[in-house]
Amino acid sequence: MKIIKSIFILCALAVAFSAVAQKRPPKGLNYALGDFNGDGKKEYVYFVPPEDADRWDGLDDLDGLNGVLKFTDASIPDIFVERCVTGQPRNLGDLNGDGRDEIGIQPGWVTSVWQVYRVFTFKGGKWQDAIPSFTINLNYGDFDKNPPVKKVGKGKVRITTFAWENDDVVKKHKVVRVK
Ligand SMILES: [Ca+2]
Ligand SMILES: [Ca+2]
Repeated sequence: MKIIKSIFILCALAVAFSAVAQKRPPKGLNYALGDFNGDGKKEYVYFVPPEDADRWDGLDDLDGLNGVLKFTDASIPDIFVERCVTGQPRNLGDLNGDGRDEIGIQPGWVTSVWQVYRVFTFKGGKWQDAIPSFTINLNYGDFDKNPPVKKVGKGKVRITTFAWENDDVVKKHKVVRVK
């Protein structure tokens, strides 16, 4: 009797677990967890690189090297990321206070240490840039690990950006409003 009771409890636990288990992103892809559409449920966002990502230096034309951010909640539309062979999506938290987490990504490109950083927000049923994209320089930090975007107040972020000035790379901080 005791064994039957144990089996019953185990089955009940298994059912309960499967009901709350998250759908996982495909193995080997970079991902982040968050509530990106604001429905109160967390989902994963994951980066799917272009097919030719590993053999880009043999290509005549790099225009086809675009990545896609997909979601484990299939009702959320993909984000097409232009000129991007690698990418680690980051949950930057809810930057504009609308109940949805924003996504940051540095679209890894192949030809320069100068790159852009982008922040996406889900608004009106579609993806938009939450702030204008800005330039970073990969010699000055690992921006996948430490996103150059920090929340500093309601609807405002401080970004770290880089530029050429007088033959030197200069680092600048700027406070910008989030859409
Ligand atoms: Ca959600
Ligand atoms: Ca938000």
